[in-house]
Amino acid sequence: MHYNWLAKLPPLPEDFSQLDSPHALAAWELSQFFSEKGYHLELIPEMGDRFQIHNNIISGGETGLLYGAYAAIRGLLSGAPIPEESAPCYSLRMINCWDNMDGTVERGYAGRSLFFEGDQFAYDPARLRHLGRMMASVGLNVLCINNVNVHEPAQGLLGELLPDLSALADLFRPFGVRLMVSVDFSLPLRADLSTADPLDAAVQDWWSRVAALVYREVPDLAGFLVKADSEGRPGPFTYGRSHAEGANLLARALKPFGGVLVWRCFVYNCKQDWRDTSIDRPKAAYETYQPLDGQFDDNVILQVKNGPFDFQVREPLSPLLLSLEKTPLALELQLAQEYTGQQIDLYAMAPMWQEIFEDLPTNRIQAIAAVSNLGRDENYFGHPLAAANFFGFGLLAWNPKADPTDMLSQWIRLTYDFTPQQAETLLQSMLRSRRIYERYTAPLGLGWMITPHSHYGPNPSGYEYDAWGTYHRANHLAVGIDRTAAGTGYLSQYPEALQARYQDPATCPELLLLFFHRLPYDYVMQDGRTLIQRIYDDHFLGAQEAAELEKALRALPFPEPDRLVILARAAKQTANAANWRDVINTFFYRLSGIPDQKDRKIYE
Ligand code: GCW
Repeated sequence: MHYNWLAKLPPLPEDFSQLDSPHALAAWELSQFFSEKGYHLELIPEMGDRFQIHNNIISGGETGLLYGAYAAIRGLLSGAPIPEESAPCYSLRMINCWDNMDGTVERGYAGRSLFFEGDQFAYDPARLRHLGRMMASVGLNVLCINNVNVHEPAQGLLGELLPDLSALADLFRPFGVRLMVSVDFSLPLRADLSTADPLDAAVQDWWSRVAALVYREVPDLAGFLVKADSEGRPGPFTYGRSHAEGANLLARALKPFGGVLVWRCFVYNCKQDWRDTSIDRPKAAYETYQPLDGQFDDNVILQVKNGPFDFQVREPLSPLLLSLEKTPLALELQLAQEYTGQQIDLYAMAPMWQEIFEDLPTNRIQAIAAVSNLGRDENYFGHPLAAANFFGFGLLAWNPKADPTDMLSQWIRLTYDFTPQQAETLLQSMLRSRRIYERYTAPLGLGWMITPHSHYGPNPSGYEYDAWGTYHRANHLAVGIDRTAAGTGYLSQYPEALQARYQDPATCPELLLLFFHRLPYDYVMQDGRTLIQRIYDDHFLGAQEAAELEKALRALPFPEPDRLVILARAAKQTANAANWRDVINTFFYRLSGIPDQKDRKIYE
């Protein structure tokens, strides 16, 4: 038994032959709950994902009926209001799995792949149906099953593995979930073409033929996802072509079948010389893609990570998301807690998403994606409470203005039978968790003081003399990078209002201070503390709060097996936080020579 927000629903039937459409599934789900005073379903195909609920009639498109059914059930079980009508903000609400066919998951913290093992498809259909149900219950509708770093034999997904892909698509179809695959830009070379040049006629023809084959097997494939010219992946730069030329090549092959081409914008120089201060990694995506605005075909979607670096605890919004006018955009979030505690440390993401959408008008993007935090662990998420991030992401993708408190309390009520007071304790713990993690890790927007490669635990200079463009440049006097016009000029990529907000250290939000500015340790913060004192204080406080969090979790009556897992992870988090505190404080004390005003223990 594993608890998540579907814990109070009856198990899905083993024989799924009757539940062959979202409409049929919606009827079955409702019949489990509302046998007496049932809902009637009224299929109105053109309503698509939308639904209305009036006088016990749910009307909607094929998938709208399913979303309406789950909204009614969630309302019944959690007390959340059941909407009279509802439509998703984005039509593509995607989960991107970074699963490899050998069974490993890149940046996966919940066990091995749910889809693959031993270089083949290998899955438990019941487990995947439960995944489909989890997705549908919160309105998610696209699942990209393989890593954007495409490793053999995943290249075969568009070839010899198509029958397996087709079987998997069949499995997810009743849940309204369409598959997507990550594709290697150099795939034509594998088929013995001499080039993958996007302007080469033979290459274009080859991709068109491949798309036709793929769509014959999986007619509703959502499309392809591509990581190109990024961290060693092949791409159009090899042929001196732009990313518009590269993306359009694939988009044109997909076009006749209604597929979209999702092209990631995670492009930067990962072979930088740390001595070279003329390059500033956060500038890279904007510099690559902004000049191409208007050159992409209409079924290309550019997928942009929320921040200009890479899913750090705190980053400003990527300026690329605010600057493209003519190109559809997808926001990419990361549910996998790569830099944020690896599903050991508690880290509820909803408050962070709320901040993102404070700066990002919802209509600037056309789609939303999140890197999966799923795996083969019994509870799918490693940490039972990490399920709330997957659940919340679905609600966010449906309505980016969804309130973090509402999302999390709905999740808690669906998952555990707690008293209102216990539920409140858990809610507050979750709501605080991100700021707590932020306090004990790299200070004030700096990021990257994490152990290289594994990305868990502190190592303040682990990425400092490396090639990844991730520098804090701390010395005995100052820390941070000046990204204003006087420095790297990154700030000029923003609209004026944001430039004004970040420009001056005196008014820049303090949690981003060292992202935008280089400041001396005796710089005086808004509340009168010095920068160095603020760093010490945050780290002492963060570690103390992590210990308090553990205490609060210990007092809650989580059912087994959740309790065991949650408490074991909370203990690890407390130790991790203490380690971060000591390493970061010692690092800055040794550099600055400035003692803690409160005379707490900092190591020499
Ligand atoms: O942060 C980096 C991760 C890589 C990942 C990459 C990306 C899939 O460390 O593991 O590769 O981001 O987003 O492409």
